[in-house]
Amino acid sequence: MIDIQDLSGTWNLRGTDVDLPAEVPGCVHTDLLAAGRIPDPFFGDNEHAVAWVGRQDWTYQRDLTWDGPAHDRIDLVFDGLDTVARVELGGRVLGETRNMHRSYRFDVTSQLGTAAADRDPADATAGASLPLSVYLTSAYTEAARVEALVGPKPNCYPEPFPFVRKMACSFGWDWGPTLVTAGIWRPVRLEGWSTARLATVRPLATYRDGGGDLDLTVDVERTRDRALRAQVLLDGRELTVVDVPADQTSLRARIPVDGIAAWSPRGYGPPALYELTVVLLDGDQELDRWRRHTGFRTVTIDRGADDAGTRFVIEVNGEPVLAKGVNWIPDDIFPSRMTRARYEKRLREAVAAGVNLVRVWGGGIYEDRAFYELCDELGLLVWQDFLFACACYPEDEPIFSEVVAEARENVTRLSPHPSLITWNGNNENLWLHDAMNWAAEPGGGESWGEKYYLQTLPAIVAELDPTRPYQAGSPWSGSWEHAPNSPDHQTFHSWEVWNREDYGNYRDSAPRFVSEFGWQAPPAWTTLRDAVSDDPMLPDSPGVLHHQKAEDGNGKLARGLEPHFPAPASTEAWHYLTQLNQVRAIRTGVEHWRSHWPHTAGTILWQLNDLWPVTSWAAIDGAGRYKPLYFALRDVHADRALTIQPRDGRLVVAVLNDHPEPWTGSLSVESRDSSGTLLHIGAEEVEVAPRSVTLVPINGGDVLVATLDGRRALWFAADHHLGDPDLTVTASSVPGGLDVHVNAAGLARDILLQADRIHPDAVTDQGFVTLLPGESTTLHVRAPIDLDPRSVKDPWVLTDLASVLRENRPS
Ligand code: BMA
Repeated sequence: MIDIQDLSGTWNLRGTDVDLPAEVPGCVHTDLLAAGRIPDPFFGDNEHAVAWVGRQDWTYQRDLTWDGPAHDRIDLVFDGLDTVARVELGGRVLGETRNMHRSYRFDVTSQLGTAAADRDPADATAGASLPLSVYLTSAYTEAARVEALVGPKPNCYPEPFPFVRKMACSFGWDWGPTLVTAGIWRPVRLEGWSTARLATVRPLATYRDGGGDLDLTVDVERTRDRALRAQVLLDGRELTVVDVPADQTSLRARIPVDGIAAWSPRGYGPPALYELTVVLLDGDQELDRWRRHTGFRTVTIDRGADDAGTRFVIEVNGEPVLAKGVNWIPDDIFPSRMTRARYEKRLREAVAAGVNLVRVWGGGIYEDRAFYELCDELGLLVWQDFLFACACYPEDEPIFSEVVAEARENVTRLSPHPSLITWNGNNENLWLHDAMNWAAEPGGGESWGEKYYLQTLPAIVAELDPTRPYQAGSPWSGSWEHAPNSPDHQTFHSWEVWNREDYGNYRDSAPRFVSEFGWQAPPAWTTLRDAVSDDPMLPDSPGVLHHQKAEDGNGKLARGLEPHFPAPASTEAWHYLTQLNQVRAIRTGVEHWRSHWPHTAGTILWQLNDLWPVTSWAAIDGAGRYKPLYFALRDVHADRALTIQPRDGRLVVAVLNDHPEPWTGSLSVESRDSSGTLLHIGAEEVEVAPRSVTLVPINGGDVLVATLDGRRALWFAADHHLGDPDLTVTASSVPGGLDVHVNAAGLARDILLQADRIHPDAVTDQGFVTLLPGESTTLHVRAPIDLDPRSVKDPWVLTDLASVLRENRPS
């Protein structure tokens, strides 16, 4: 068996004028924070005050002794080093690294190999502890060295991330701070082993009717040329035993497996998982054991041509899947702080918002195993970018070999996860090279990354994992024949609308697959308030502006409001109206695109999460609080939903049935005047086939209400002239919260309860709610402590659009 000595825990961190205890796994910033040596980088503009951290060199140290039994080999294994490191043991250089996205294994047998039990107590040197030092050079220094070698490269951002294989967004992004980390960011351990170990296990599991196929490749590292065997078990049942002759270090087995269930994405059946075990045996002696859950499913992406262009339809087990996706950025700017519990919380929140696909965006990381295991369990599809974003990337050494090594390692590492359905070459690099004419800029004409996306990476995926489709980029039209961001061909990023237009323009096109689109809003009030010291806090006061990283972000927010609302006269009104506009924009986009299924085969919202308090496109803010958008996602992603859409010069009710059963019933359509008074009601029977959309033409009106089977859609011809909604609000205490009952005598649009204004940890269960005259709703507010019902009367805790507009006078 392999003996493992975990090296997590307290190390020592040194830098100029710094000598501190350090936590491993971790990073310099979190150690300095814990020691009180830097201020909270998320507060105010402290980001600037801590910028020096990323520009320094650092050393992590501890003493090392092998405490385990005697072995042929003792290896020092780092699951991740961030990033430019020289590792020394007892003054001997074990190796140098320059890639955050790889793991490293160093043979330290000659130094640590004497087993504790075998040590001669008289020999003071045997088994003595040796100092282990990890010298980390600033990523800026390395990037400058590489840039000097390969020349400049065009980039959307001012920082040098294309020159070092490190999480790009730690250099700042249009939603993130520049906090350039260094550290031992993933677990580190000593492994003692003898004869042989399982170096890599690469299972490719696919599904066919009634059964599966397991294509298993195992690489073995040896110290002795002995004939070995590999036993393969599924849920404890032996599938096969494969001989590994003495002169071989690799084996491959293709194993048909009968009587298993398919792994299915959410909404298509259970995500069946099986425990796959590989045991490496020397005679009857177990040398090593590898164990993971895997699932059997077959994935294709239909990228065939049709009259409209080129499709992009994800198919799992032969069934087309409407992608209801979100883009995922690293959930913490210090990713070593992530835990399984945090991943689980966030991914369950995605599920609760009706999401079935998560795209791991290319400016972040290949996530931790826990992330993919949770997606496997939750039936979430994962679209994984290779880590390239928004820049030209050098194809020269020393970057090229790092990219190859990193891609091979991660394609292998993630191969067991059925949730992972596609590898994508990059984020926006092919598009931007074309659209920004980067070829004309220094360093953009050649060696700019195209070779990775069109040759290197697809070849690696084809070799190591032909079961998963590869795409060259997002967006990408399939070839240079069409513009990379063509709405008619494969994937499309819809950014013109947010950047320059009114959100109604989402309706102007029906792209084949929208893999990014988004609309900004500030975070929850408390999140913003806690992040700044501005007094007064204004949309453009310095702290608030520091927490808005997008180019002209506040200008775009303001221009986005103009067609719909008067200019906000207070920060509170700005906050309410911009959050409302975000919801309306995203609803407009998703409902329109869903109504075009399967022509438009999915959407991936930019973005689910944030990694610090910031005005951004996210649905869940950097403190983990829900923006109203979060709740709207649940509605627009519902398997069965209605939406009223303008189509070909008139209105239709689009009946959206993303469900395996037909949806039948009586669709009622009410026409009401602008005060909400009922004028006319009509009904017709509808039958909507499984996984399809039916469009029912209707007549126009000031206010339209379509209802089917408890689902409804509302349509308002205008926002203005809202009368008094005449709300009656009754809050009652319940253990750990309040139930807030709201009754509307008149038409009440966009009632919003901001739970964080009652208590920073309080949450509600609804976003914006619109009530017709006479209707009621109950909002459930939950908090870690009991709440005072009178708090709902506090300013801005519970409000609605008419009240906001009425009070929207300069204060
Ligand atoms: C796209 C993304 C991100 C960016 C977002 C918002 O460019 O891929 O790089 O944060 O839009 O601008």
